[in-house]
Amino acid sequence: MSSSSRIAAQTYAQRAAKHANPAAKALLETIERKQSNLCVSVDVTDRDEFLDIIDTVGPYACLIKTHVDIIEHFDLSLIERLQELSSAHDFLIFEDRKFADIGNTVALQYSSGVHKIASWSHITNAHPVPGPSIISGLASVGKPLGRGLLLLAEMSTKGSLATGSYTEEAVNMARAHRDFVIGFIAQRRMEAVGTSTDTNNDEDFLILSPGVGLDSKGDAMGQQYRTPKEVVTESGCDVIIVGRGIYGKGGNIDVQSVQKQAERYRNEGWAAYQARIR
Ligand code: S5P
Repeated sequence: MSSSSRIAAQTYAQRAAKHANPAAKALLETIERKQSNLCVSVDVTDRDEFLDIIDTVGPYACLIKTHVDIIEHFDLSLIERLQELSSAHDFLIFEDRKFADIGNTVALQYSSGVHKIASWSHITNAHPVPGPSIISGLASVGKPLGRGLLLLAEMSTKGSLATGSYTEEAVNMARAHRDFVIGFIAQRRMEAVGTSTDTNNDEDFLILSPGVGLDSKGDAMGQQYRTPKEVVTESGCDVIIVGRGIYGKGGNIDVQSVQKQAERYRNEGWAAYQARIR
């Protein structure tokens, strides 16, 4: 099983102490400090609901994942509020932008426009489909700010094309840019994938895994769910990404139930990690 890998056997604290990228280091430290490997994905369109959910789940999460382009009436005051919540509840921010264009274009999309993602999002992600130039484009903006990038090496959806040699090449691309690429959106550990260049035994990619649910196996649009135990203990992933499993359908959220679910996923994710390093 891949979770027997060198990295999967280490604690988050041990990995934080050695990680050179500031965003990865901060995430690992936050995970350890809060004893939470839970990233909550907040995919709602209403500003107030977005902030209410984050205020409720913030204490249980190491990371809040956003899709800011789905929020109605977006302006930068929303980001100011998000940053206040990030400080108050001690979590990092991950804008799930899934960049996928040429280097020059993604650099502009990352730095500019309505959202100015690089100015506030500690972590973002990109599809490896354009090749290594997408990493250099994003790094030209994000590296000076101490940001980190995740590559989508695999996806959680039925029929995903991100498999086999595509996944291998994604991992090889990341290996050539370890100062900025901090890991992968994937369903399992990636140490054994592609061509290893880890001559100093210091490669440490974070694996953030979406498609996590305790009460459902999927949705009607191709999403597939696994449990925290399958994701963290059995597949060796580092962070569980949970959205609707915590806040349901959205629209008039029940704060108590959202809080209860966030606590439940946090506990399950942490227990699954403890079982892995034992
Ligand atoms: O392969 C993927 C990659 C991502 S980033 N599958 C995913 O589901 N995601 C994202 O994770 C997706 O965009 C959504 O924001 C979240 C999963 O939400 P849930 O409500 O199904 O838990």
